[in-house]
Amino acid sequence: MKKKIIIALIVIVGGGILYYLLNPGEEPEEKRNPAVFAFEAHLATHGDEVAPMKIKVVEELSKLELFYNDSLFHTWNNVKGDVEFELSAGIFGIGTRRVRLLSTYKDGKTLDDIRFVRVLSDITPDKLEASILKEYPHNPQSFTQGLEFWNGKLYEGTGDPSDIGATVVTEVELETGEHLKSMGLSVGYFGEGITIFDSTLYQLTYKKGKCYTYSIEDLQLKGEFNYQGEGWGLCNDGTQLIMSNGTERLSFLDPETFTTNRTIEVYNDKGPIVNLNELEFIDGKIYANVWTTSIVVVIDPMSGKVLQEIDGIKLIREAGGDGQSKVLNGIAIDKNTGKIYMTGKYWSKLFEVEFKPTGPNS
Ligand SMILES: [Ca+2]
Repeated sequence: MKKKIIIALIVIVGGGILYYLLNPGEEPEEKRNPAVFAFEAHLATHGDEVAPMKIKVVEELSKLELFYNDSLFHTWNNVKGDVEFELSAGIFGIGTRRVRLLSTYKDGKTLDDIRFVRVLSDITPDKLEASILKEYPHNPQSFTQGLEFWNGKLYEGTGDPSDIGATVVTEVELETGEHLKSMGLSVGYFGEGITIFDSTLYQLTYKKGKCYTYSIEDLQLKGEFNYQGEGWGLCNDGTQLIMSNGTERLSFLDPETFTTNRTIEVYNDKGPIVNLNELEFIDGKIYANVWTTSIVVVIDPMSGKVLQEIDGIKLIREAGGDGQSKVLNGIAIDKNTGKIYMTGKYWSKLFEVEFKPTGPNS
């Protein structure tokens, strides 16, 4: 890890010199600040490591305070020179964390320096692959956005990339792929993830900021919630809804009010996993397929750490899918049987799958 920090520091210092040479008339901004971190934004470290850090102090200060993730981490009084300290970066968990230096001059005036530390997971995910146990027909007109079982029945939500009113929630007969009953949204409402909680089916929309609810018995529209940002995937853990929005962030929501209780950032040991899409909650873990890839990540819901990475490339090949519109985007477990199913956008097949270890980390 020290090597990574040294490399990062070399890049930062080198960049600073280059900036000064290219802009000789401009004073680098940090010179005006009496105390600054000796690293730039997005210093990366792992959650299990202690990162040595340095603060450059160019003026005498009556007080210097360090905040990590908005909590006071350390205070130095009557500071006259550079300060070194060690940061146990993992104390606030993985993700992008804010570090702030607050300098207090002798006359009481203050100035701050804010940077970000990116704390990576200390777990190298096990590698697995999805293999096919059985295949079923799937409607190739369905732009799959969500897949979930409720009391042994399969439900699917679709999107509408051609803007023709193809957004539906539907009960699907597993054996035939037939749509038993459906409810659609108007043109312009692009359906996204679905989940079923307490006999209510929730359906996100991509950019409208609306989540629609339906009675599971007849799929009649019941109500709606509003939210900020994009809607991608949805699942639930039996008490809260879990929602993705195309970033590395997952939100845990109150099913009654759709308000956010907490969020996690999803990271492996290399960095954040963005484009988290369709979700499924299986045996206490969140499964999320990563848009534009064949990978499904298995996430610890408390920490956001990726525990396993499942490659679904065999399914994509078998489904005849290629290009972005044919990506894997449906994961569902039938809790009555423990069987797991996967499909994708415009796939003609839906697979019962199992996950087998591959690779050196298995
Ligand atoms: Ca699902």
